[in-house]
Amino acid sequence: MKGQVWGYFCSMVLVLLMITGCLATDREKDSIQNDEETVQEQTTTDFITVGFSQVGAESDWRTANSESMKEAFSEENGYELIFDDAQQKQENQIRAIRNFIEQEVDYIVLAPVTETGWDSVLQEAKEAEIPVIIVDRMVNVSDESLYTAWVGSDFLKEGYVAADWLADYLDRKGRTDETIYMVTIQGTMGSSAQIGRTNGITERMKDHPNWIMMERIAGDYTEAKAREVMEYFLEQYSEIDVVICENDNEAFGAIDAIKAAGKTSGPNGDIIVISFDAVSAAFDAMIAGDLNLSVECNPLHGPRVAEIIQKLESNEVVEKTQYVMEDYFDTTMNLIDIKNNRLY
Ligand code: GYE
Repeated sequence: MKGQVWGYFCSMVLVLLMITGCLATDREKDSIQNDEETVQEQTTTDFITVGFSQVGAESDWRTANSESMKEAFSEENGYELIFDDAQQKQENQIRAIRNFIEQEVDYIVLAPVTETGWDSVLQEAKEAEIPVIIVDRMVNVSDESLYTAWVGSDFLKEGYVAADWLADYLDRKGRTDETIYMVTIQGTMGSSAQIGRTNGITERMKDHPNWIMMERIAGDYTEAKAREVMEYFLEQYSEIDVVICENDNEAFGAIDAIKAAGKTSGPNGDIIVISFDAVSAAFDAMIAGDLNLSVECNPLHGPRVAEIIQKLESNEVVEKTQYVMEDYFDTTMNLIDIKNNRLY
């Protein structure tokens, strides 16, 4: 009997010890968790949260642009970047913006795939009082107050530069009065870069009635699609003097198709190839003698957008529209030296 009582007593003590042990551990756990929460709260409140909806990864230009944004909006620089790749689809961009609003980010940065179709979602961002900065291509909205600022290139001017270069080049070759047969591989239809570049060239063509644009087809800014489009052009038209590619990657695809068809391009070739962006590989194509001209389009927008955000943080006024200064490069220049000094 005595032994039974003693055993009962011992197990009671054991149970009590276990309970207090558990309580202590739970309390400890709670306090660790609380500490973690405080640290997390402190760090997240210190960071500026930026939701960036990127078009996709269709070109070298886009890759350079994404890298520039990631570099500028790094944790070391005081940002928490939520990067969303929309794979060239507007519906994915709209979904991403709605997620950013739900996550209550401090700023939304949008590189819009096309110009139209943004009114409703930007209205939602405005109602949530989240400033929206547009980068690269533009948005076409009925109410300008739906975004705070835009930074990017003057795509219409890029079109003018390309056409003026061609006029000058043909002049130097003594071909000013010759009938010039042209085709265009366009970018993503409805994107500012496509609209501006196409319109710039179309406007300038009015001064050159002997330039015949036989056909324009979209290549979606990708090398693969452009190769297919160029193959079609080469089958369709026996005489092509100029192919305008609305970005460098399309030019790379077009050059491949020209070579596969047994023709040549570049300053000493059958077909003049003109493109836009001036990415590093375009310099290689010009140095190799395959590409004639690349009109510069600068993708390094990260620091520019960061500057806008820093100004907004300190309640400074920001310019609504900021164009980037740009140049052009052709095979008459010292391309190796120029290429070595470039960042993309
Ligand atoms: O030219 C092209 C990219 O919008 C300026 O998009 C940008 C264009 C650029 O895919 O390479």
